[in-house]
Amino acid sequence: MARKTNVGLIGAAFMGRAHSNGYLDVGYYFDVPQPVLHTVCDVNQSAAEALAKQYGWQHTESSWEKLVVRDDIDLIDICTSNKSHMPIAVAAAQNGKHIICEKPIAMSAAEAKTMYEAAEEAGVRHMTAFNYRRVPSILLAKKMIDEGKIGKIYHFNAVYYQDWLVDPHFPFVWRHDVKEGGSGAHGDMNAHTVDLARFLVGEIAAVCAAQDTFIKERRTPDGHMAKVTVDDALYFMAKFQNGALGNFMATRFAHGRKNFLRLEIFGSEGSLVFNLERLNELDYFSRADAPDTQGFRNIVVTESAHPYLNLWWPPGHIIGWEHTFIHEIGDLLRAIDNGQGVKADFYDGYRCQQVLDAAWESSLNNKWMAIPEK
Ligand code: SOE
Repeated sequence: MARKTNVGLIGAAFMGRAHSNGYLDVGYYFDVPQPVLHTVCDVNQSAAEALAKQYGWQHTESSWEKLVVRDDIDLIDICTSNKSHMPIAVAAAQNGKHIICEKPIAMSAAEAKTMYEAAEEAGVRHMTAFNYRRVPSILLAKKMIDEGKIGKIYHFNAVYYQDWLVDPHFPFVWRHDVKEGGSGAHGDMNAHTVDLARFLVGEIAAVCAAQDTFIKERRTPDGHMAKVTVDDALYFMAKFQNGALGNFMATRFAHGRKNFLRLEIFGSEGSLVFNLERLNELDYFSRADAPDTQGFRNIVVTESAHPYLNLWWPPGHIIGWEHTFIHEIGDLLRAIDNGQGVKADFYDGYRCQQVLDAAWESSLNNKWMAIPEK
């Protein structure tokens, strides 16, 4: 086995914590060398120090430019605001580092393509952190779709609801600034559902969208009012290359919905329903069942035969949101160790970004937008 992977994590906020927990736990469950939590970097040095203290990072740094050139770092983990993803990833690739980058991968498809090409040229492993691909019940859904259990897919309906912005007093943060984030609920939440759509159903051919910003100004932590320049909600219709029709809704104005990502997939032979807030379950309806006992069956996805679950607990002993990061990091470390590619990679980040860009443009211009075929 190769030497242990020395990790340099950039961005010490929420995602930085989720990834730190992944690095700490992964070696206990995956057959990969335990990674070294080498350096955590944040422009806010005290945030880096706090994360280092909490999770045991060995060193702190406040300049990503200094971190990406260090010889003792093998993997760069990008958990910063979206604006800095591209420059960090390109510099990391040019310095021969493996890279994992949070979603949305970039501010635009052009940036995402630059990242993909830089990583490919450098021959490093690259991953876009679409952690919901690593929920066991999503992988079971994928297997069932691939086996033809629900037949030809007619509809892919995805809603992603949160409610943390419905409070008009919630302060202005980087996520409200189009220059930092590229978009609001759209890039943050539709990035996940677009990736799941590509993963489960196939490529999207065209989209037609609408967006709104319900609260136009918010107070900054230093007390002045700032204009919100991103969407609070963005909805779109989609046509898939294989003929399926799609619906995507992302909003942070859904009272009572905290992190509610629901997929409903309807095919010629049956249906599948998934809800992230009950991520250990998958609902399945089969047309082949006898009419008098037909109905949705609820599959508790905790058997050791289910994806990843041989790594965890006996049947019925459920896993949670943080496990998806452990799965993601485990698969990435294995790929680094054996020199093979790992999905979702920067190509997937790029293809997802093409759909996000097209939906954004459609919402501004009120017209259907085609997605490039490749
Ligand atoms: C905030 O909307 C957020 O943390 C996203 O950025 C994550 O990707 C999602 O998993 C949960 O919600």
